[in-house]
Amino acid sequence: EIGITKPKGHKVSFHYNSRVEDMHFGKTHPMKPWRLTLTKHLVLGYGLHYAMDTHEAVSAGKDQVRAFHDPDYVDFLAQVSPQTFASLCEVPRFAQHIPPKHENDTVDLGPFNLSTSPGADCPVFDGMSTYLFLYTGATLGATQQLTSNQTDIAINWSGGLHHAHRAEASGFCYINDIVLSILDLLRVYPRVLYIDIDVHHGDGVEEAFQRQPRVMTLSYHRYGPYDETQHKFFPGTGDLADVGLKGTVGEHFALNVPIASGINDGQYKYLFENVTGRAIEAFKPSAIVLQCGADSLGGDRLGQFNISTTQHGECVSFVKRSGLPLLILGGGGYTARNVARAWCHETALATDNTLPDSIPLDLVPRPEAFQGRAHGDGKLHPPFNKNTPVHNNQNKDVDLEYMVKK
Ligand code: TV7
Ligand code: CA
Ligand code: ZN
Repeated sequence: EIGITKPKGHKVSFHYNSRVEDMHFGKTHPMKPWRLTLTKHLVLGYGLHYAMDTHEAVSAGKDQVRAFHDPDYVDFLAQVSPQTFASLCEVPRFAQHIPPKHENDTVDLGPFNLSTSPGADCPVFDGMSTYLFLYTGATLGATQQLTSNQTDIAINWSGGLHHAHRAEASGFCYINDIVLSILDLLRVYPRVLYIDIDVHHGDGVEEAFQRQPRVMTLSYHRYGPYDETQHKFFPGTGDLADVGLKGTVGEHFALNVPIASGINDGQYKYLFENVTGRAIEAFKPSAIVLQCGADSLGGDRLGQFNISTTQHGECVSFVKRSGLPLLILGGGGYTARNVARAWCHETALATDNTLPDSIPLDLVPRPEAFQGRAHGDGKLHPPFNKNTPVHNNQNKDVDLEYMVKK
Protein backbone atom coordinates (compact mmCIF):
# COMPACT_ATOMS: atom_id res chain seq x y z
CA GLU A 1 0.00 0.00 0.00
CA ILE A 2 1.34 3.38 -0.98
CA GLY A 3 -0.91 5.29 1.42
CA ILE A 4 -1.73 8.47 -0.50
CA THR A 5 -3.45 11.04 1.74
CA LYS A 6 -5.28 14.30 1.10
CA PRO A 7 -3.19 17.39 1.86
CA LYS A 8 -3.94 19.00 5.23
CA GLY A 9 -4.86 22.66 5.21
CA HIS A 10 -5.03 23.20 1.46
CA LYS A 11 -6.77 21.92 -1.66
CA VAL A 12 -5.26 20.82 -4.96
CA SER A 13 -7.15 20.57 -8.27
CA PHE A 14 -5.92 18.66 -11.31
CA HIS A 15 -7.05 19.65 -14.81
CA TYR A 16 -6.73 17.29 -17.73
CA ASN A 17 -8.39 15.87 -20.81
CA SER A 18 -7.03 12.67 -22.37
CA ARG A 19 -7.89 13.88 -25.87
CA VAL A 20 -4.58 15.84 -25.93
CA GLU A 21 -2.64 12.57 -25.88
CA ASP A 22 -3.34 11.32 -29.40
CA MET A 23 -1.67 14.24 -31.15
CA HIS A 24 1.43 13.91 -33.32
CA PHE A 25 3.49 16.97 -34.27
CA GLY A 26 5.33 14.83 -36.85
CA LYS A 27 7.57 11.77 -36.97
CA THR A 28 10.80 13.33 -35.74
CA HIS A 29 9.38 16.36 -33.94
CA PRO A 30 10.66 16.47 -30.32
CA MET A 31 7.32 17.51 -28.79
CA LYS A 32 5.48 14.30 -27.87
CA PRO A 33 2.02 14.71 -26.29
CA TRP A 34 2.41 11.02 -25.38
CA ARG A 35 4.53 12.20 -22.40
CA LEU A 36 1.19 13.33 -20.93
CA THR A 37 -0.13 9.77 -21.18
CA LEU A 38 2.92 8.52 -19.28
CA THR A 39 2.43 11.24 -16.65
CA LYS A 40 -1.24 10.32 -16.22
CA HIS A 41 -0.32 6.64 -15.85
CA LEU A 42 2.16 7.39 -13.07
CA VAL A 43 -0.20 9.81 -11.27
CA LEU A 44 -3.03 7.24 -11.34
CA GLY A 45 -0.69 4.30 -10.68
CA TYR A 46 0.52 5.90 -7.46
CA GLY A 47 -3.08 6.83 -6.58
CA LEU A 48 -2.50 10.59 -6.42
CA HIS A 49 -6.02 11.25 -7.75
CA TYR A 50 -7.27 10.42 -4.25
CA ALA A 51 -5.44 13.50 -2.96
CA MET A 52 -6.92 16.04 -5.41
CA ASP A 53 -10.09 17.23 -7.09
CA THR A 54 -9.84 16.09 -10.70
CA HIS A 55 -11.49 18.09 -13.47
CA GLU A 56 -12.03 17.04 -17.06
CA ALA A 57 -10.87 20.04 -19.08
CA VAL A 58 -13.16 21.65 -21.65
CA SER A 59 -11.95 23.53 -24.72
CA ALA A 60 -11.36 27.26 -24.48
CA GLY A 61 -13.66 29.45 -26.57
CA LYS A 62 -12.34 31.67 -29.37
CA ASP A 63 -13.49 34.73 -27.43
CA GLN A 64 -11.38 33.67 -24.44
CA VAL A 65 -8.30 33.24 -26.64
CA ARG A 66 -8.87 36.71 -28.17
CA ALA A 67 -8.20 38.26 -24.76
CA PHE A 68 -4.52 38.15 -25.80
CA HIS A 69 -4.26 36.87 -29.37
CA ASP A 70 -4.95 38.63 -32.68
CA PRO A 71 -8.50 37.89 -33.96
CA ASP A 72 -7.24 36.77 -37.41
CA TYR A 73 -4.75 34.42 -35.74
CA VAL A 74 -7.48 32.93 -33.52
CA ASP A 75 -9.75 32.34 -36.54
CA PHE A 76 -6.87 30.71 -38.41
CA LEU A 77 -6.03 28.39 -35.50
CA ALA A 78 -9.68 27.41 -35.11
CA GLN A 79 -9.96 26.37 -38.78
CA VAL A 80 -6.51 25.07 -39.69
CA SER A 81 -5.68 21.44 -40.47
CA PRO A 82 -3.31 19.79 -42.96
CA GLN A 83 -6.34 19.63 -45.32
CA THR A 84 -7.42 23.29 -44.99
CA PHE A 85 -3.96 24.93 -44.70
CA ALA A 86 -3.33 25.65 -48.41
CA SER A 87 -6.73 27.21 -49.06
CA LEU A 88 -6.65 29.24 -45.83
CA CYS A 89 -3.29 30.71 -46.94
CA GLU A 90 -5.11 32.21 -49.95
CA VAL A 91 -7.58 34.15 -47.78
CA PRO A 92 -6.35 37.79 -48.02
CA ARG A 93 -6.59 38.63 -44.30
CA PHE A 94 -4.50 35.51 -43.48
CA ALA A 95 -2.12 35.91 -46.44
CA GLN A 96 -1.01 39.31 -45.12
CA HIS A 97 0.60 37.47 -42.19
CA ILE A 98 2.92 35.33 -44.39
CA PRO A 99 6.51 36.32 -43.51
CA PRO A 100 8.91 37.23 -46.33
CA LYS A 101 11.15 34.31 -47.32
CA HIS A 102 14.89 34.51 -46.56
CA GLU A 103 17.27 32.75 -48.94
CA ASN A 104 18.66 30.36 -46.28
CA ASP A 105 15.25 29.31 -44.88
CA THR A 106 15.06 25.53 -44.72
CA VAL A 107 11.28 25.31 -44.32
CA ASP A 108 8.44 27.10 -46.11
CA LEU A 109 6.63 29.29 -43.61
CA GLY A 110 2.96 30.13 -44.00
CA PRO A 111 0.91 32.70 -42.08
CA PHE A 112 1.65 33.19 -38.37
CA ASN A 113 4.91 31.16 -38.55
CA LEU A 114 2.93 27.97 -39.20
CA SER A 115 4.03 25.42 -41.73
CA THR A 116 3.24 22.00 -43.20
CA SER A 117 6.94 21.27 -43.88
CA PRO A 118 8.16 18.28 -41.86
CA GLY A 119 11.09 20.16 -40.26
CA ALA A 120 9.06 23.08 -38.88
CA ASP A 121 9.04 24.03 -35.19
CA CYS A 122 5.32 24.82 -35.41
CA PRO A 123 3.83 22.32 -37.86
CA VAL A 124 0.18 22.08 -38.85
CA PHE A 125 -0.95 18.58 -37.85
CA ASP A 126 -4.16 16.56 -37.66
CA GLY A 127 -6.29 17.45 -34.66
CA MET A 128 -4.19 20.55 -33.98
CA SER A 129 -7.12 22.91 -33.29
CA THR A 130 -8.61 20.46 -30.83
CA TYR A 131 -5.27 20.15 -29.05
CA LEU A 132 -4.61 23.91 -28.80
CA PHE A 133 -8.03 24.89 -27.51
CA LEU A 134 -8.00 21.97 -25.05
CA TYR A 135 -4.66 22.71 -23.37
CA THR A 136 -5.76 26.33 -23.18
CA GLY A 137 -9.15 25.34 -21.73
CA ALA A 138 -7.40 23.23 -19.10
CA THR A 139 -5.28 26.20 -18.01
CA LEU A 140 -8.29 28.54 -17.94
CA GLY A 141 -10.31 25.98 -15.96
CA ALA A 142 -7.47 25.68 -13.47
CA THR A 143 -7.27 29.49 -13.24
CA GLN A 144 -11.02 29.70 -12.65
CA GLN A 145 -10.72 27.31 -9.68
CA LEU A 146 -8.11 29.64 -8.16
CA THR A 147 -9.91 32.94 -8.81
CA SER A 148 -13.15 31.54 -7.35
CA ASN A 149 -11.31 30.39 -4.23
CA GLN A 150 -12.25 26.76 -4.81
CA THR A 151 -8.67 25.56 -4.69
CA ASP A 152 -5.23 26.63 -3.43
CA ILE A 153 -3.06 24.88 -6.01
CA ALA A 154 -4.26 24.09 -9.54
CA ILE A 155 -2.28 21.87 -11.92
CA ASN A 156 -2.34 21.52 -15.73
CA TRP A 157 0.58 19.53 -17.11
CA SER A 158 -0.64 20.01 -20.72
CA GLY A 159 -0.21 23.80 -20.48
CA GLY A 160 2.73 26.16 -20.09
CA LEU A 161 3.35 27.08 -23.74
CA HIS A 162 5.41 30.18 -23.07
CA HIS A 163 6.76 31.15 -26.54
CA ALA A 164 3.49 31.98 -28.36
CA HIS A 165 3.11 35.64 -29.40
CA ARG A 166 0.00 37.73 -30.08
CA ALA A 167 -0.13 36.88 -33.78
CA GLU A 168 2.59 34.26 -34.16
CA ALA A 169 3.32 30.68 -33.19
CA SER A 170 6.85 30.06 -31.96
CA GLY A 171 8.91 27.18 -30.56
CA PHE A 172 6.20 24.47 -30.45
CA CYS A 173 3.75 26.98 -28.84
CA TYR A 174 0.62 28.26 -30.61
CA ILE A 175 -1.69 29.68 -27.94
CA ASN A 176 -0.07 31.35 -24.92
CA ASP A 177 -2.22 29.81 -22.20
CA ILE A 178 0.02 31.40 -19.54
CA VAL A 179 -0.66 34.97 -20.69
CA LEU A 180 -4.40 34.23 -20.86
CA SER A 181 -4.31 32.82 -17.34
CA ILE A 182 -2.41 35.78 -15.91
CA LEU A 183 -4.92 38.18 -17.52
CA ASP A 184 -7.70 36.32 -15.65
CA LEU A 185 -5.71 36.30 -12.38
CA LEU A 186 -5.23 40.09 -12.65
CA ARG A 187 -9.00 40.57 -12.36
CA VAL A 188 -8.79 39.21 -8.80
CA TYR A 189 -5.20 39.55 -7.60
CA PRO A 190 -3.30 42.86 -7.46
CA ARG A 191 0.08 41.32 -8.39
CA VAL A 192 1.06 38.06 -10.14
CA LEU A 193 4.54 36.55 -10.14
CA TYR A 194 5.39 34.30 -13.10
CA ILE A 195 8.28 31.84 -12.60
CA ASP A 196 9.63 29.73 -15.48
CA ILE A 197 12.02 26.80 -14.93
CA ASP A 198 11.81 25.49 -18.51
CA VAL A 199 15.33 25.37 -20.02
CA HIS A 200 14.17 27.93 -22.61
CA HIS A 201 13.52 31.63 -21.99
CA GLY A 202 9.84 32.46 -21.32
CA ASP A 203 9.91 35.18 -23.98
CA GLY A 204 6.21 35.23 -24.93
CA VAL A 205 5.05 35.84 -21.38
CA GLU A 206 7.77 38.41 -20.69
CA GLU A 207 6.93 40.31 -23.87
CA ALA A 208 3.18 40.32 -23.18
CA PHE A 209 3.66 41.96 -19.78
CA GLN A 210 6.73 44.11 -20.47
CA ARG A 211 4.74 47.30 -19.74
CA GLN A 212 2.75 45.83 -16.84
CA PRO A 213 4.06 46.51 -13.30
CA ARG A 214 1.41 44.22 -11.78
CA VAL A 215 3.12 41.19 -13.35
CA MET A 216 6.69 40.20 -12.60
CA THR A 217 8.20 37.58 -14.92
CA LEU A 218 11.20 35.53 -13.81
CA SER A 219 12.79 32.99 -16.15
CA TYR A 220 15.73 30.63 -15.57
CA HIS A 221 17.15 29.39 -18.87
CA ARG A 222 20.06 28.19 -20.94
CA TYR A 223 21.53 31.25 -22.62
CA GLY A 224 24.35 31.94 -25.02
CA PRO A 225 26.03 30.27 -27.96
CA TYR A 226 26.22 26.51 -28.38
CA ASP A 227 29.70 25.15 -27.70
CA GLU A 228 30.83 24.47 -31.29
CA THR A 229 28.62 26.63 -33.52
CA GLN A 230 27.93 30.28 -32.97
CA HIS A 231 24.16 29.78 -32.97
CA LYS A 232 22.34 30.96 -29.89
CA PHE A 233 20.25 28.64 -27.78
CA PHE A 234 16.56 29.18 -28.64
CA PRO A 235 14.98 31.75 -28.51
CA GLY A 236 18.14 33.81 -28.00
CA THR A 237 16.61 36.37 -25.61
CA GLY A 238 16.65 36.66 -21.80
CA ASP A 239 19.93 38.37 -21.03
CA LEU A 240 20.67 39.34 -17.41
CA ALA A 241 20.37 43.00 -18.47
CA ASP A 242 16.86 42.43 -19.85
CA VAL A 243 14.66 43.76 -17.03
CA GLY A 244 11.50 44.92 -18.81
CA LEU A 245 10.73 47.69 -21.26
CA LYS A 246 12.91 50.71 -20.50
CA GLY A 247 11.14 54.00 -19.99
CA THR A 248 7.80 52.35 -19.19
CA VAL A 249 6.21 51.53 -15.84
CA GLY A 250 7.02 47.88 -16.62
CA GLU A 251 10.77 48.49 -16.32
CA HIS A 252 12.33 46.34 -13.56
CA PHE A 253 9.38 43.91 -13.54
CA ALA A 254 11.13 41.31 -15.69
CA LEU A 255 13.95 39.21 -14.30
CA ASN A 256 16.17 36.85 -16.26
CA VAL A 257 18.69 34.32 -15.02
CA PRO A 258 20.78 33.23 -18.02
CA ILE A 259 22.66 29.99 -17.37
CA ALA A 260 25.40 28.12 -19.27
CA SER A 261 25.14 24.41 -20.09
CA GLY A 262 25.71 21.65 -17.53
CA ILE A 263 24.45 23.36 -14.35
CA ASN A 264 24.17 20.94 -11.43
CA ASP A 265 21.67 20.58 -8.56
CA GLY A 266 23.63 22.58 -5.98
CA GLN A 267 24.19 25.51 -8.30
CA TYR A 268 20.59 25.54 -9.51
CA LYS A 269 19.26 25.42 -5.95
CA TYR A 270 21.51 28.34 -4.99
CA LEU A 271 20.33 30.46 -7.91
CA PHE A 272 16.68 29.50 -7.71
CA GLU A 273 16.18 29.96 -3.98
CA ASN A 274 18.14 33.21 -3.69
CA VAL A 275 16.65 34.94 -6.72
CA THR A 276 13.09 33.63 -6.31
CA GLY A 277 13.16 34.32 -2.57
CA ARG A 278 14.19 37.92 -3.13
CA ALA A 279 11.67 38.39 -5.95
CA ILE A 280 8.85 37.25 -3.65
CA GLU A 281 10.10 39.51 -0.83
CA ALA A 282 10.41 42.59 -3.01
CA PHE A 283 7.38 42.16 -5.29
CA LYS A 284 4.97 40.72 -2.70
CA PRO A 285 2.86 38.81 -5.23
CA SER A 286 -0.74 37.88 -4.44
CA ALA A 287 -0.59 34.76 -6.66
CA ILE A 288 2.08 32.77 -8.48
CA VAL A 289 2.16 30.94 -11.82
CA LEU A 290 4.94 28.34 -12.05
CA GLN A 291 5.88 26.92 -15.46
CA CYS A 292 7.63 23.59 -14.78
CA GLY A 293 9.17 22.77 -18.18
CA ALA A 294 10.95 19.43 -17.67
CA ASP A 295 13.56 20.05 -20.37
CA SER A 296 15.77 21.51 -17.64
CA LEU A 297 16.32 17.93 -16.37
CA GLY A 298 19.58 16.10 -17.02
CA GLY A 299 19.33 13.73 -19.97
CA ASP A 300 16.72 15.80 -21.81
CA ARG A 301 16.80 15.45 -25.59
CA LEU A 302 16.92 19.23 -26.13
CA GLY A 303 18.00 20.71 -22.81
CA GLN A 304 21.60 21.05 -21.64
CA PHE A 305 21.29 21.15 -17.87
CA ASN A 306 22.16 18.36 -15.42
CA ILE A 307 19.53 18.81 -12.73
CA SER A 308 17.71 15.87 -11.15
CA THR A 309 13.98 15.29 -10.67
CA THR A 310 14.66 15.87 -6.96
CA GLN A 311 16.01 19.40 -7.51
CA HIS A 312 13.35 20.19 -10.14
CA GLY A 313 10.78 19.24 -7.48
CA GLU A 314 12.59 21.34 -4.85
CA CYS A 315 11.71 24.39 -6.94
CA VAL A 316 8.02 23.48 -6.72
CA SER A 317 8.27 22.91 -2.95
CA PHE A 318 10.09 26.21 -2.46
CA VAL A 319 7.37 28.15 -4.32
CA LYS A 320 4.61 26.22 -2.53
CA ARG A 321 6.05 27.25 0.84
CA SER A 322 5.10 30.87 0.04
CA GLY A 323 1.52 29.72 0.74
CA LEU A 324 0.17 31.86 -2.11
CA PRO A 325 -2.49 30.74 -4.60
CA LEU A 326 -0.47 28.73 -7.12
CA LEU A 327 -1.00 27.64 -10.71
CA ILE A 328 1.37 24.84 -11.75
CA LEU A 329 1.85 24.30 -15.49
CA GLY A 330 3.92 21.99 -17.70
CA GLY A 331 5.90 23.19 -20.72
CA GLY A 332 8.89 21.62 -22.46
CA GLY A 333 10.30 18.18 -21.70
CA TYR A 334 11.62 15.91 -24.45
CA THR A 335 12.72 12.69 -22.77
CA ALA A 336 9.19 11.46 -22.16
CA ARG A 337 9.82 8.95 -19.35
CA ASN A 338 11.68 11.60 -17.32
CA VAL A 339 9.01 14.22 -17.93
CA ALA A 340 6.42 11.82 -16.48
CA ARG A 341 8.64 11.08 -13.47
CA ALA A 342 9.20 14.76 -12.68
CA TRP A 343 5.57 15.84 -13.07
CA CYS A 344 4.23 12.88 -11.07
CA HIS A 345 6.72 13.65 -8.29
CA GLU A 346 5.66 17.31 -8.36
CA THR A 347 1.97 16.36 -8.21
CA ALA A 348 2.87 14.43 -5.05
CA LEU A 349 4.73 17.43 -3.59
CA ALA A 350 1.74 19.70 -4.28
CA THR A 351 -0.47 17.31 -2.29
CA ASP A 352 2.05 16.81 0.56
CA ASN A 353 2.70 13.18 -0.37
CA THR A 354 6.04 11.40 -0.50
CA LEU A 355 6.15 8.61 -3.06
CA PRO A 356 8.20 5.44 -2.74
CA ASP A 357 11.07 5.51 -5.22
CA SER A 358 10.03 2.18 -6.73
CA ILE A 359 7.40 2.83 -9.40
CA PRO A 360 4.41 0.47 -8.79
CA LEU A 361 4.97 -1.18 -12.16
CA ASP A 362 2.11 -3.63 -11.62
CA LEU A 363 -0.31 -0.68 -11.37
CA VAL A 364 1.15 1.41 -14.20
CA PRO A 365 0.22 0.73 -17.84
CA ARG A 366 3.28 0.58 -20.15
CA PRO A 367 5.74 -0.25 -17.36
CA GLU A 368 8.33 -0.81 -20.10
CA ALA A 369 8.71 2.97 -20.39
CA PHE A 370 10.19 3.04 -16.89
CA GLN A 371 12.39 -0.04 -17.02
CA GLY A 372 15.71 -0.92 -18.50
CA ARG A 373 16.32 2.25 -20.50
CA ALA A 374 19.46 4.37 -20.18
CA HIS A 375 18.34 5.55 -16.76
CA GLY A 376 15.34 3.95 -15.20
CA ASP A 377 14.90 0.48 -13.81
CA GLY A 378 11.58 1.25 -12.22
CA LYS A 379 12.79 4.20 -10.15
CA LEU A 380 11.01 7.53 -9.78
CA HIS A 381 14.35 9.27 -9.20
CA PRO A 382 16.84 7.42 -11.37
CA PRO A 383 20.39 8.47 -10.53
CA PHE A 384 22.53 9.77 -13.38
CA ASN A 385 24.76 6.99 -14.63
CA LYS A 386 27.25 6.31 -17.40
CA ASN A 387 24.45 6.29 -19.97
CA THR A 388 23.13 9.74 -19.12
CA PRO A 389 24.46 12.27 -21.62
CA VAL A 390 26.33 14.76 -19.50
CA HIS A 391 26.92 18.33 -20.54
CA ASN A 392 30.16 19.82 -19.31
CA ASN A 393 29.47 22.26 -16.53
CA GLN A 394 30.31 25.72 -17.92
CA ASN A 395 28.96 27.54 -14.85
CA LYS A 396 31.52 29.03 -12.51
CA ASP A 397 30.34 29.66 -8.96
CA VAL A 398 31.60 33.26 -9.17
CA ASP A 399 29.30 33.94 -12.15
CA LEU A 400 26.33 32.59 -10.22
CA GLU A 401 27.23 34.69 -7.17
CA TYR A 402 27.42 37.75 -9.41
CA MET A 403 23.88 37.13 -10.70
CA VAL A 404 22.45 36.61 -7.24
CA LYS A 405 24.00 39.85 -5.98
CA LYS A 406 22.69 41.88 -8.93
C1 TV7 B 1 8.24 25.07 -24.52
N1 TV7 B 1 15.04 23.20 -30.85
C2 TV7 B 1 9.78 24.91 -26.53
C3 TV7 B 1 11.18 24.84 -27.09
C4 TV7 B 1 11.22 25.20 -28.56
C5 TV7 B 1 12.59 25.02 -29.19
C6 TV7 B 1 14.22 23.95 -31.54
C7 TV7 B 1 14.13 21.98 -32.44
C8 TV7 B 1 13.74 20.89 -33.33
C9 TV7 B 1 12.61 21.06 -34.13
C10 TV7 B 1 12.21 20.00 -34.97
C11 TV7 B 1 12.97 18.81 -34.99
C12 TV7 B 1 14.44 19.67 -33.39
C13 TV7 B 1 16.15 18.25 -32.57
C14 TV7 B 1 15.00 21.97 -31.37
C15 TV7 B 1 16.04 27.99 -34.99
C16 TV7 B 1 15.50 26.76 -35.56
C17 TV7 B 1 16.29 25.48 -35.51
C18 TV7 B 1 13.74 23.27 -37.13
C19 TV7 B 1 14.46 21.93 -37.23
N2 TV7 B 1 14.07 18.67 -34.20
C20 TV7 B 1 9.70 24.94 -25.01
C21 TV7 B 1 12.61 25.55 -30.59
C22 TV7 B 1 13.95 25.39 -31.27
C23 TV7 B 1 11.07 20.11 -35.77
N3 TV7 B 1 13.95 26.11 -32.50
O1 TV7 B 1 10.38 26.05 -24.46
C24 TV7 B 1 10.67 19.06 -36.58
O2 TV7 B 1 15.54 19.51 -32.60
O3 TV7 B 1 16.16 26.44 -32.50
C25 TV7 B 1 15.08 26.57 -33.05
C26 TV7 B 1 14.91 27.30 -34.38
C27 TV7 B 1 14.78 26.85 -36.86
C28 TV7 B 1 13.87 25.65 -37.05
N4 TV7 B 1 14.65 24.41 -36.99
C29 TV7 B 1 15.36 24.28 -35.71
O4 TV7 B 1 10.28 23.80 -24.45
C30 TV7 B 1 7.33 23.99 -24.95
N5 TV7 B 1 13.66 23.24 -32.55
C31 TV7 B 1 12.55 17.75 -35.81
C32 TV7 B 1 11.41 17.89 -36.62
CA1 CA C 1 12.84 29.32 -18.41
ZN1 ZN D 1 11.72 24.44 -23.28
